[in-house]
Amino acid sequence: MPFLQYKYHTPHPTFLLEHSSPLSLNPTPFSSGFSAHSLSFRHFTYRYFHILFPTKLSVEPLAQHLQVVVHWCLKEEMVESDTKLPFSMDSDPPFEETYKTLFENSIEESKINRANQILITCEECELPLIDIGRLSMGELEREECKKEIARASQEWGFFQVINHGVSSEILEDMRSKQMQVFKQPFRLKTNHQYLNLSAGCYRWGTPTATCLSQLSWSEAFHIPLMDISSSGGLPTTLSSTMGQFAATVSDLAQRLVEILAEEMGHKSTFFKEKCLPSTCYIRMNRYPPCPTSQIFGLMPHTDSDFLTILHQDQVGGLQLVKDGRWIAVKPNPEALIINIGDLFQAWSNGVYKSVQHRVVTNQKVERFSTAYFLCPSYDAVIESCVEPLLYRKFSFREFRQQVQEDVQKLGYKVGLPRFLV
Ligand SMILES: O=C(O)CCC(=O)C(=O)O
Repeated sequence: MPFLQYKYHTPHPTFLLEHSSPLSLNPTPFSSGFSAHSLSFRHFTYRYFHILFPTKLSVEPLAQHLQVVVHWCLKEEMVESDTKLPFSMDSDPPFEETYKTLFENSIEESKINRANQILITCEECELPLIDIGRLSMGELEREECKKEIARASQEWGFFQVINHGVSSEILEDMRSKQMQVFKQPFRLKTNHQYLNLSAGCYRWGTPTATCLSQLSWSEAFHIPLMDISSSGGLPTTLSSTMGQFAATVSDLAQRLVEILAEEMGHKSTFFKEKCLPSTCYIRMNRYPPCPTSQIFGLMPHTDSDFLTILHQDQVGGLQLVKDGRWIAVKPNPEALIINIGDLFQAWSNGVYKSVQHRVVTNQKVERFSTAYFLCPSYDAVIESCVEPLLYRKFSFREFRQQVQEDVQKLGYKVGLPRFLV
């Protein structure tokens, strides 16, 4: 019996007729004007559908009418789901082809993962929710609010803020532009002339991954604030929306770091002087649906900045470590998520916590998030005023170089422990 291979990642489907293979069959409903009702297929290699058909058919009508309700028939180690995939997926990065070897080795890995189930299962929680509208109220409310911000940064390293001053119009506009940007064909996104950004701004997957658990099933645009301005190359409407978003979240980030410094007894201009539009950036993230829960959307990591502001959609998937356990963050449509980065942990001598977080994938729906990273210039020296010092002083350049070296050599970031005195 011949079988047909549909390469669904190509914009124009190509079909290959081959001879029978020892695949098992699963009856599958086919939806549109196509007479071969007994078609069956199996999702076999990662990016191809192998479709077996018992009758003699010409390939042409198949090419025109084929619409498959995909039932993933994954190997027993993988998770089953009724995933409905659009047939034209050419906006998705080619994860399966590129990381084919990692998938082939994944059976062994999944056994290890099962042994570590405790890392994978986790409960959902509400992060501390802080109404920062109180910062513009009377002395009492203001002081109470500042204390809550400092406490959450010490105990959680993460919190949510409402009444943050970034309007829902800006957030919605930003999200809709972001979705349009990612909807474009993959090949276009990899061309840096697409948004007139510098090479390397579009990133996807994890080039250094040596096993599936090191692979991040996501794509992102890293956009330095400098490149957002109208004199940069971004299309005008995107530049205007991102410009508004960047301006309001930059203000918020500065207010928060100043409060956190003040709560430690420092009235500091350090952050204003060192964190400039040329050093801070925005990352637009997209997490495509992923056929298996074995893979992270974003690997566990801490952020290498002072502070991050995150706007996520309602899909969920962000998880963080609290008291040695992974917990899932319940999305709140009104809130922005704030987290402390490594540099602030070092600057505060470990008072404020930069905690591990990760994103888990969703098998059915894509997820979007936008992150703003408050970073200093490379020559900024990070040094705490609190004695005894936990970390030796280091420049941001040194920190970044060490992180990159570790990721190249080990496949993961070591981060602050490298700088302990
Ligand atoms: O998408 C998220 O929820 C988290 C994003 C994140 O951790 C990052 O961009 O570093």
